[in-house]
Amino acid sequence: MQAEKEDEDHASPEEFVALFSFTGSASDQLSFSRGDRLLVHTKPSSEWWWAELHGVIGYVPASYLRQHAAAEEEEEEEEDEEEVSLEDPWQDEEYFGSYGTLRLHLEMLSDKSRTETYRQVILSSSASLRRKVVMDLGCGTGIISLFCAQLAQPSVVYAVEASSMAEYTRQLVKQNGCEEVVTVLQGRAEDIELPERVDVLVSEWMGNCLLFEFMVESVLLARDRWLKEGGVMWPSSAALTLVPCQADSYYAEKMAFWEQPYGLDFTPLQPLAQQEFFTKPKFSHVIEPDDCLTAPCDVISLDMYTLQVNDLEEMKGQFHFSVEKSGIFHGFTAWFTVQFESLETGGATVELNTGPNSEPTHWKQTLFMLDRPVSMYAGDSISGTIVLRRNPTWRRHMTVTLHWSINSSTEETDNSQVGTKSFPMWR
Ligand code: 6LC
Repeated sequence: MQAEKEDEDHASPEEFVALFSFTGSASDQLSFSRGDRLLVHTKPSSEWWWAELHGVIGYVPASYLRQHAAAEEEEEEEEDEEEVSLEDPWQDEEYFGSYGTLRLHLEMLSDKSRTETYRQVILSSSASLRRKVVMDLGCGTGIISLFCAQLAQPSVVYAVEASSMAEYTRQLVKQNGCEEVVTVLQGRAEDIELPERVDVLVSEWMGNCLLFEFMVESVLLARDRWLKEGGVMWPSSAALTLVPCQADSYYAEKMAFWEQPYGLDFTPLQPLAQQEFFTKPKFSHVIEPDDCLTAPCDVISLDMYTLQVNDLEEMKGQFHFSVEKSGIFHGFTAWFTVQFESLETGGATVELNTGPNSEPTHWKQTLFMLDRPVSMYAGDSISGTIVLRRNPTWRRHMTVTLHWSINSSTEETDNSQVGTKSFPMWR
């Protein structure tokens, strides 16, 4: 049921057009179809707006809408650059700005598991890398390019970096005596020109929940433009993994807390707490193997040779989990793995696994909290789907939607139910 239209006059609602269809998952959310024109009355938060469609009013996800009047003006005023001050949907200034400082590079380089995996990949294919042409996309401080030059004998490594770090990377290459092999090119991979195609395209493009940041798009475009026929992609494949889990201490810290602080009942704040702490996923969550209620399941697999940029708009996966031991189902935890095929004939694949049973990485894991915990018992099962929907406006962001149904194994402990929840990351 949707909320009735309010009588009161609102100060000139703005007209928006739906870029995608949306099905409301709560009674106060509006459902709409792509192309629908909605009147936005108020914008209570950056994610959820209060809007009207066919006389019905409810919440709508802001990222699904595009301003109607603005869209027309934009076309009319194409010539008049001063009038059009649209924000960059890639937020490149902010994105590359952050990679121009050391903080993130220090975090990535300090991640031994990540960095050693790339070193291992190069080392185990070193003989075959001889006289090969390599592109290192988003080289940062140049660590992967330097490993290539140090551990193998490629004819050239094109180290491409868009941020201002590239100036330092050039110095590091020289300082380490690799300037004969490594050529640093400062610019976006989409814009740079190379004198030749490459045999190997290596990149460390993975973000939280694998796809966040969508740097993978740059890698796919570079593949289609610069990779030789039969060339190699590193990583060669990737997968997103999911598991239903307990998150006792996080739940206690953010939700159970309100039950009895200083002996008082603060539970009226719990709906607010849910909205504030459980609407978005928790990045950098660390899950203990013991908190997994079932064995994990790969829900999305990417083949880096055949994946297309368009496929990234909506990625769907399915899961079926069999509960092995009793516990509280607080949410789902996600992480990823990537695989690197060997260049050597018969060589073994190298894998980087960011899950709870492997060495910790700077990605940690991503936690999606349910609104209400559910008691689970051995023998129960959880099945459902996951959809990663790329934000139509903010191209580095996405929304993760989970649908699940719990099948109870016994009548005494019947916890059967279905649920659905969408998590914006971040917009
Ligand atoms: C690693 C990102 C690095 O790749 C960072 O230095 C960034 O400036 C660079 N980068 C990202 N996209 C491009 C592009 N299209 N062209 C050139 N350089 C790029 C991200 N790694 C993790 N999130 N782990």
